[in-house]
Amino acid sequence: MIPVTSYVGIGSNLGTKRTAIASALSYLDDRRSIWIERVSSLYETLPQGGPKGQPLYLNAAAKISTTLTPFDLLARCKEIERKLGRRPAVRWGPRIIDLDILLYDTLIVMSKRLTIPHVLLHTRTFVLQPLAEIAGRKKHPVCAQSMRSLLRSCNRLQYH
Ligand code: A4P
Ligand code: MG
Repeated sequence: MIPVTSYVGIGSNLGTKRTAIASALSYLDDRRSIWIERVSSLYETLPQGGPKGQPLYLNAAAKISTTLTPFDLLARCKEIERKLGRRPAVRWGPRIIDLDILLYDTLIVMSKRLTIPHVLLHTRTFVLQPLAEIAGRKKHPVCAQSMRSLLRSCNRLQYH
């Protein structure tokens, strides 16, 4: 398969967050089926949703090339989360590492196990900020707005 470009969102709000993110990136970059092309800065963000009193998150986004199908990429992300010690817990609860497939080329996937683009991508500054840094002009395949423009809309909503 010819490699396609995909974007992965990364979040951590437990343990040594920076180290967990660095380890996740190095596991992803296996150079057989996934190549990391670019990584955003790390952003410290307030937890959105989930139980009250959670620690702050570190969030980032990575541009990858991959020969994996979307479902195989999801399986790889889940495997890496497990390797780094993530255990099943409450939805949106604190986590050592979270890997979300944000975009996979211009593909739209809507299934029980996988939604691409990530279902809340366009509403979350903690996702859009790192993504706009490395893919500002990239268009959302459903609403056709660029990541930069979605981030601006999100910021506007938060200030009103
Ligand atoms: N799934 C469906 N689509 C995808 C996709 N595109 N990428 C399914 C990855 N997974 C996808 O995810 C639950 C299930 O979603 C998976 O089994 C997969 O089949 P999970 O990672 O096990 O659980 P979760 O992360 O608690 O749920 P979810 O719905 O993925 O939550 P989010 O959207 O990841 O949000 N606040 C800040 N500041 N920063 C954060 O990073 N993250 C969350 C979690 C909440 N608040 C946050 C942050
Ligand atoms: Mg997730």
